[in-house]
Amino acid sequence: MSDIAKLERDILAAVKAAKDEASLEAARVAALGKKGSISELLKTLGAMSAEERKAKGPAFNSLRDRVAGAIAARRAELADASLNSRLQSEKIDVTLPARPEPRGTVHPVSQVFDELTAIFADLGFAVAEGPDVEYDDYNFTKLNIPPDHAARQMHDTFYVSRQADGERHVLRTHTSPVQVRTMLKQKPPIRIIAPGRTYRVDSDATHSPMFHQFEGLVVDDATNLGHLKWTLEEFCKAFFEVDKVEMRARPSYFPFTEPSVEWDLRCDRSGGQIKFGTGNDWLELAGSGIVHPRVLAMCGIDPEKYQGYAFGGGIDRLAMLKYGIPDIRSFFESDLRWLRHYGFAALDIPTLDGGLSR
Ligand code: 2U9
Repeated sequence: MSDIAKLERDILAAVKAAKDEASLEAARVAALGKKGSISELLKTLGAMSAEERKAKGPAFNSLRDRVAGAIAARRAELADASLNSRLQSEKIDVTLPARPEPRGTVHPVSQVFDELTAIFADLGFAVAEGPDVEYDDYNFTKLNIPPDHAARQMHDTFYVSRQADGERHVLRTHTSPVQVRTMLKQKPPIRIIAPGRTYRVDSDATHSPMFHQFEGLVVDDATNLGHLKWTLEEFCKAFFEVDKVEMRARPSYFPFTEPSVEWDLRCDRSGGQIKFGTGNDWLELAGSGIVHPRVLAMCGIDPEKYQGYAFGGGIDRLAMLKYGIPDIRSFFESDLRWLRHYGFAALDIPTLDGGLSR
């Protein structure tokens, strides 16, 4: 066997034996690299006579081409093998569900929270939040309920032991201190809702010591009871998913609003299920009023220049009404069977155009 034939056989054997890209590259460098065996062979052509070069040149060149071809073919084989092994190991069963069944559900209070937020956001309201443990000053005094005022008895308050700052703290009895905080740091126009947890010493089928409220506040240079009524009507239509509603106003008293108005909603309870917009019954919906000028002034807003309206209602109560839940205490018992029954699918986020609750 000639030296050339032996060289070719050895190189092709090394190429065939290469089990991966790295050993194939090593075989290529050994043959075709700058100092590779075939490159060295080609260099010898330079020292040959013209006659000899004519005889050996084509043989050397075709040897180089065969080797290069063998390397390319082996590279393609290795790439195929590697792809096949990835396809084997990364095989997916396309008949499986896209996501495992979600096991949790959205609590009705969270659902109503999200529905409320979506509706009021559509009406141009931002969401404001504040702490559950509040200054007595923000929960009462700045809302026109000074210490020892009789109106403090309207709220059965959980007092918190005195803090290092010497201020008296309470578990907020309403979300109104969130509006106080907003007015103290933001100039009008203000248009916010404050949904959140509130606390009062009270417990029966319709009262829980921890419950959820939403309140709204609008402060601008010309706000009136007409704007307030329209806002509540739009809210009710969207929330109860009906085309028309009828609201009835009753005079009321809250220390932080003057005048104060409570609103009832026309409904029909005759068919076992409550319907809104028709019927001869009335359902208590929300309290409201024009923000007391003294409250505006205590929160740093000039009552000569600005007016505001505010409203408030219970989130748990809205959830009970809309979803037919009879006892408020069941909301907070963490009973899995109850949650599975009344809970909402985790991926159905309420939107006005997509439907609030389905
Ligand atoms: C500021 C000024 C005024 C908020 C208001 C009510 C009327 C109201 C309760 C109804 C039942 C809540 O769930 S409930 O206990 N609320 O009737 N809330 S006006 O008025 C404010 C709030 C903050 C600075």
